[in-house]
Amino acid sequence: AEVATKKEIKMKSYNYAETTAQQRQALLLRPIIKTDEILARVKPIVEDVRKRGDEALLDLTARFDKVQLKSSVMKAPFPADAMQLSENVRAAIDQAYDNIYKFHEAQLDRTELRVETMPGVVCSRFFRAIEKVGLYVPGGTAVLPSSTLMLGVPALVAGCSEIVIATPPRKDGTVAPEVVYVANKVGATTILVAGGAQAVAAMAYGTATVPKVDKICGPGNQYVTAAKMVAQSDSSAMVAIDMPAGPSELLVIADPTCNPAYVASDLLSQAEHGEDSQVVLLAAGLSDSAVAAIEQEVRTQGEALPRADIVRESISKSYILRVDSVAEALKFSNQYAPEHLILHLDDAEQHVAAVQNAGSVFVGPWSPESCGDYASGTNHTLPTYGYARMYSGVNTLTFVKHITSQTLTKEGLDRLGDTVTTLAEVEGLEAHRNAVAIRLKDIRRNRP
Ligand code: HSO
Ligand code: ZN
Repeated sequence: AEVATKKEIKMKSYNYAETTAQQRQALLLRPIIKTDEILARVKPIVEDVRKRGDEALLDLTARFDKVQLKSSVMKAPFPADAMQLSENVRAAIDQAYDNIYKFHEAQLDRTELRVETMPGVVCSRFFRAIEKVGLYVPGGTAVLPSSTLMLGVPALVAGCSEIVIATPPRKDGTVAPEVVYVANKVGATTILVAGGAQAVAAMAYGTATVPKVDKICGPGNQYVTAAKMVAQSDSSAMVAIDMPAGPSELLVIADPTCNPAYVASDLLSQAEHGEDSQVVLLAAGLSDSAVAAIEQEVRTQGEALPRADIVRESISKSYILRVDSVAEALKFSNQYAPEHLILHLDDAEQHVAAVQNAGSVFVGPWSPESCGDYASGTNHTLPTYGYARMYSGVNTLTFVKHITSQTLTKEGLDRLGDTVTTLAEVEGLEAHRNAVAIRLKDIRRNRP
């Protein structure tokens, strides 16, 4: 009887040509996040940690995670028995680490930028690591050693001197050995065994045992995101965050050359993250039978999943949109700005040039999102909610800042000086003008 009441794993379906302007607009939207309500709940938690530090952390962990810890931190060197792994899991993490390291190492251009804008006027730019960073690794329904890699490796490559990894405790109060193993590999100094807004607050303000960090990165639920926003807007915390985050999403563009089983498997891989995950399929010139084949695959593969109940919810909120051409699909996708974009297209590579807004692109039938989620080398901490329009995903530059510098010679100042004094005069800033004029006088003193 129970089976009969379960709803079908089925996406909504639209034909773009038949939609109204209003519907088209609605298809681009994500579910509304009730920020005010969440903020009201998060603020007292942040405040409590700011005031009572470690004690508040322990209380809040007891309340929300139902574990009474003796201490909320593990300090490096982490005990070997806290990172015991089976041989094949260790090898898999090591392989993923190597690929992620290689790709993120290549993102750091170590050469200093030096430009002589005029003879004798040299401007340069160099980078320095952000010294102390806090990396939030969600707990919840899945253990996420992959998120630890995606945040920890770029921080290590950038050269951050203090890496704090926050993650909620498991039911028995411990941290998953996979997470500890990665924390050790990336040289983390502290594991903060706490989650939610309380973990973010501890890293933003510091406590007796948790170092105060300069930047907090990483995905998390709505409470974590809200706490990051609260901390960022409090000037007394003096902390930066990576980007706003919402539920995970995937948009697939498929043409008639696609393999329906592969397309369905990709949609489901993202749909299993949570009931609020968003997946979209743009069917570009697909026949009715091709669309039906994908729907059938979504149903049968979906029913067979251990997380079928999550998928039932997320898939029912997701949709298939039939469009006439790949060009039309790409236009829609650019408006939607998906976190992940998979191109199940003939000669998929040729279409990448038309991608304007997306967090990360997976090109062709042999590039499932799962590879980017775990091990190919790209980062999986990506902008959601349409923020791919203006944000990049986490990358090595997330953990550095650039400093500029300049050196002028006497001749250089002689050449540039009058431009500066003129502009200072326009702004009515006499001291600025004088700082140049006083030198120009000396330089030009004995000149005819
Ligand atoms: N797709 C997720 C990342 C992830 N997948 C972690 C598996 N583990 C958000 O981009
Ligand atoms: Zn994933």
